Amino acid sequence: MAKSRFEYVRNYELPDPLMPGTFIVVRIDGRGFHKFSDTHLFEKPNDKRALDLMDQAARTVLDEYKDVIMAFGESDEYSFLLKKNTKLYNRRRSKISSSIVSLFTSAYVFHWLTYFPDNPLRYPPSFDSRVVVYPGEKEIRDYFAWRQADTHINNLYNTAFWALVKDGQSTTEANKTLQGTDSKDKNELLFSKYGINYNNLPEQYRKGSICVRRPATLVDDRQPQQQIEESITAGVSNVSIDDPAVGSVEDDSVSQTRINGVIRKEKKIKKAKPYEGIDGEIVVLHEDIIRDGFWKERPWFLQ
Ligand code: DGT
Ligand code: MG
Ligand code: MG
Ligand code: MG
Ligand code: MG
Repeated sequence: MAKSRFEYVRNYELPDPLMPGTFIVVRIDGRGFHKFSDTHLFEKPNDKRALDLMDQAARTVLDEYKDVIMAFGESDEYSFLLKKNTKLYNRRRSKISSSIVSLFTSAYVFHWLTYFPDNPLRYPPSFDSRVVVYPGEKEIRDYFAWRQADTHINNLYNTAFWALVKDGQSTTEANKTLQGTDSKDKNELLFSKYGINYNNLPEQYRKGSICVRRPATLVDDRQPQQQIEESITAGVSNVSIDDPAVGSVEDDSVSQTRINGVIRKEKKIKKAKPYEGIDGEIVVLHEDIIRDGFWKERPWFLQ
């Protein structure tokens, strides 16, 4: 097909690939949510409805983009981790960034009334988005640790701040009261003055939200006979002749294989890794992401 004389403008579109073999993190953040949260009468310091809505929008992203392995959210922000070798949009930075923030935003608006039935949107919210690539596991773990530490620091401060304000201090006074205090001081203030045990506040507020897929596809719940039949169909693998499953089969195709002196069977059929499991239900956790355990339980995240 002949090209039009206008077509040369295409050459101004420059490629923006992200380095291969690196971890991609997309972080979105509500634009002007200081004002947005005031206008929409969010409860202070935490509005559970608002946080749940953020979690819902993040789930929508995980639902749609299977290469997003997990996400972490707090306040008006969410970070999405893509698997190391993702080929999503040929790793084009602006396509990845814009598609994720766009879906997140529309999901946020789409689900608004579910979470704020008595509080219609007064104007359209928007989110910004940035992409950062990280070279390895350490940086990824430190990235999420940084966000969760931020959640804790901000939440402790905001809890103390709003307790003082609700107690009659002006915002300026409350700021001043908290100046130079450390975590221990704030915990102490909350407990002695307001009877609040910080550690008993909801984990969602203190630790943020983690969206992950439940590794449903790791559970092989087929009947043994069915597994064996599928093994035979699947063909190749390395189950030994001593394998009790193999021994118990009374099937022509199996005996034939034996006579030929080659036992070839597929033991692990269709056992997708969890992040590949499209049926893996998405769950929202509020737990410690800084500790080793979180990552050790999910080694496939960092592979
Ligand atoms: P930006 O991101 O530079 O456009 O500006 P903001 O205003 O979005 O600032 P940011 O993202 O640093 O801080 C988030 C704001 O959102 C902060 O003012 C508090 C507000 N916010 C987030 N979650 C809640 C909530 O659950 N309750 C209330 N009352 N406010 C919240
Ligand atoms: Mg900001
Ligand atoms: Mg913001
Ligand atoms: Mg923010
Ligand atoms: Mg198009």
